[in-house]
Formats: sequence, C-alpha cells, structure tokens
Amino acid sequence: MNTTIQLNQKNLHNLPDSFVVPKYDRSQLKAGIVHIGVGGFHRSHEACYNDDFLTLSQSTEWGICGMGLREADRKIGDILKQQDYLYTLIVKHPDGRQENRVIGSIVDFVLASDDPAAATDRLADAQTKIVSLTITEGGYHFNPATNAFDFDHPDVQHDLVNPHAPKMIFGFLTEALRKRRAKGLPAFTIQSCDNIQHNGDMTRKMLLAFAEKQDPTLAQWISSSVSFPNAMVDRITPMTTLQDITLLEEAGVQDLWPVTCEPFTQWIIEDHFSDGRPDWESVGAQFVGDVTPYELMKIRLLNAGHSVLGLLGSVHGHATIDGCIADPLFASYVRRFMDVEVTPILAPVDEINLDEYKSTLIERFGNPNIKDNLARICLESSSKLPKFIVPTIMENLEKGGSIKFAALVIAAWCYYSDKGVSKNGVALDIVDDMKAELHSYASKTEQDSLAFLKLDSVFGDLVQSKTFTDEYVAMVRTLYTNRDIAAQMDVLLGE
Ligand code: CS2
Repeated sequence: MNTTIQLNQKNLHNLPDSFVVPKYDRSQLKAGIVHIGVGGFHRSHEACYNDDFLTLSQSTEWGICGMGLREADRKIGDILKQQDYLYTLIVKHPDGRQENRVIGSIVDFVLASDDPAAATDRLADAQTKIVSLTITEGGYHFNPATNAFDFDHPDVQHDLVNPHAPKMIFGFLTEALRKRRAKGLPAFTIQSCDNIQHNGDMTRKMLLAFAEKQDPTLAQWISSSVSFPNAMVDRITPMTTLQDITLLEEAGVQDLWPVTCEPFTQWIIEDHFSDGRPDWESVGAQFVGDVTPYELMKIRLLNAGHSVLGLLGSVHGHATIDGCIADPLFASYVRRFMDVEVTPILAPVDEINLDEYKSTLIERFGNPNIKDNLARICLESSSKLPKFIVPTIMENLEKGGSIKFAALVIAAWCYYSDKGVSKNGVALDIVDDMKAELHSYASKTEQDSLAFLKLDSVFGDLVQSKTFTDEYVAMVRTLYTNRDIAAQMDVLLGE
C-alpha cells in the first residue's frame, strides 16, 4: 500500500528522493520580507528566487512572512501554517519531466483582516526591510479614465477616516509607515511584483495620493524615504488543480496546496532599496538602471498575447493556452499581433533579440504540461486589458500603425461579456469585479455597436477614434451575425 507523508518541517528529510528540499536552517530564519498577496505567482517566483538565495547564501535575514488582507486569504494561510509554511513547487517541462521542489523561504503568515493593528506592527517591525506585493493589476485603485487614484471604493473611504484599522493595501502601508516613522526606523522598500508598467512608480503614485489625503506630513516623509523599485516579473503559473495534488500523493507526499509552473523564470529589477535587499542577482535576477524596455516588452507581448488567446480562444471554444497554440490559426494570429502591432512600438532591449523572445513565448505558451486555463487568463480582464492591450492600440492610433488584430480582441471581449458563452453555446466561467458593468455595456451592442467602448474606466477615450471604431464596428457586427471568430481571424491573417 502506498503511504503518503504529510509535508511539514518534521517530515522534510523523510520525503521521497525525487523531492528536492531546502538546504538551509529554517529555524534561524528571520523574515526580512513581508509579502502581501501569497498567490501562486508569488510562490513560484519571488519565494523561489529567495529559496535559491537562502540555499546559496545561508543568510538568516531574508525569510518571507506572507500576509493576506482579505478573508479569502485565510485558506492559504491555514494550509501553509499546517505545513510549517512549506509547499511543493512542481516545475513542468514541455517534454513531460517534472521537478518537485519544496520551497522553504516562507516562514510565517499573517491574516491582516483578523487583527489589522498586529499586521501593521509586523510591517513596522525593524526586521521588515522589504514589503513586496502581488495584489493584482486591479489592486492599485487606479482609474484609467481619470489617470488618478480612485477614491470611490468603500474600503478607501473607510481607511481615510480609520487610519488605525485599515482594510485595503494603501491603508495598511500608510499606517505601517506612520508607525515606523514614529519609532525612528528607516522606511521599508515597497516592491511591486504585478504586471503593470512602471509598477513601482504606480505604487508610489497611488500610495502618495492616498497618504496625502489622510496625513500630508506623513506623505512627505514617504515621498522622501520609501523606495519603489520598478520590476519586470515573469513565470507562467497556472492555477493548481486537484490533479496536481493527486500527482504528489501518488509520488508519496501530501501537500494541500502545491504550485505548478513552467521552467522559465525572469526578474529584472531597478536597484534602489530603502533598507537593503538579498543578493538576488546571485541566483539569476537581473538588476538594471531602467526596467522600462523590459517591462514594456513583457507586458505588451506576453501578457497581451495571453489576453489575445484568452478572449479569442474562449469565444471559439478552446480551453487552455496550449490548446490555442496547438491550433495553427491561433498560433499564427498571436504571432502576427506581436509582429505587426506590438513590435513596432517597442524600444530595442539591449541584449534581447526580439524575434527569439517572441518565438520563445510561443514555445512557452505551447508547453503541453502547463494547461493554463483560459478562465485564469481572462480573470479580471477589466483590469488587465487597460494595461496589456489598450495602450498598444492608443500608440498605434497615434502613429498610424495597425490596430485590427487588437480590435478583434476587443470585439471578442464584448461578445464574451455580453453572451457569456463560447460560439458552441458552452457557458464561460467569467470572473471579473466589473462583470455586471461589462455585461450591461456589452449587452447594448445590438442597438448601439459602440456601446461596449463607452465604458471609459476601461477604454479611456478609445471610442473617440474613428479609425478604431470603423474597424471595431464592422468586426462586432460580423461576430454577432455569424458567431465565427475563427473565420474573422482567418480573414485578418489573409489581408
Ligand atoms: C497572465 C499572467 O494573468 C495573466 O493574464 O498573462 O499571469 C502571466 O501568466 C504571468 O505574468 C507570466 O509571467
């Protein structure tokens, strides 16, 4: 009979040989980093770099304390705690090889909603030198229509008048920094790991907008003391499935929430930190003076490429990114979008050959063992597309470049938001904070072909561009008539 061993510190050295385990003394590790938003991506990326760093350096300063701000984060906190914060990172290679790697760099977890004051104490502790974030693209309270911080959210309103019991990210950071300043401690670095261009600058702008309103003197201190390095982050990390858990059980280990990812990983960071940092460059991260060309390349090609496949693929009836890439029409389409609409607006990146970068992306997307679900890709499209695709369209409109490949994606998104089914009538699993609003705008398309574009908090003033709307209206009408997105893709590729 197969016996499975529970993953925890006590059992760490009794795991099957096929599991790679941390080779550093976790009992000595202090958490120099607090990470807010312990999702799959943090666990496959920063926590993994840090695990490598701890192995190499045997440092005791740079463990990670995970932090969740919402009730929904309770589950990951509980599971991690039960496993002494250990989990398996399953790295899936395209040829079927699988590495099972136990990551040990997380050493604690705090659910901030349980006790906000304890959470801000933790952030304000002298030991905390970096606060890193994966709070999703939508978590920054940025409104593209006004280009400013969105004060309308009820949690923001709450935090403005309840500084000591915050609920949202900028309330927590402001209160923690207030405590640090009062204690005479140096500010921590705030390190965004979200897919937003100039993610550090965006975090700074949003935090200062909030702090300025709540406590202008503190805002000044934050402005002069806190570093917000911009960074480009990359590793495709699909959602964990039951099958992943079962696979580990079959290999002899019970892990209640492993993470799977591809072998590729990249982290390019601007090197300014308020209070020190781990030598992540010793384990493959790259420090540069200006991350702009790298992040632009990654967000506009990889993330946008994902959204292109995600929305067109969902309407067509594909289920996963590799399923799309296995369909030559989709593979050609995404490559053409990258070549014709994105490449011309990218600045050259020193040591990167863009052609190779794009070919590698298509290979990565095609990894048949990753099975990245389109539902994950399309999750929160309302905060992704304004960062991944709309700016590309806007720049092409200014420069007279092609916009048709992207326009069809917006048309598909309209149909997707309106009908909520693929062309075969299969219901789509749409998760978006703006789902109701997206639906309400999209559902007026049959009376007004431009209705969807009028959602200005997503599209800005795109609807004002006649060049764009001429293409878009024709596409939307055809799609609503024949429901055949593949035929439209084919036509565009043939033009
Ligand atoms: C994806 C990203 O969420 C998305 O739409 O494009 O999660 C992507 O997989 C990562 O950024 C890869 O680094």
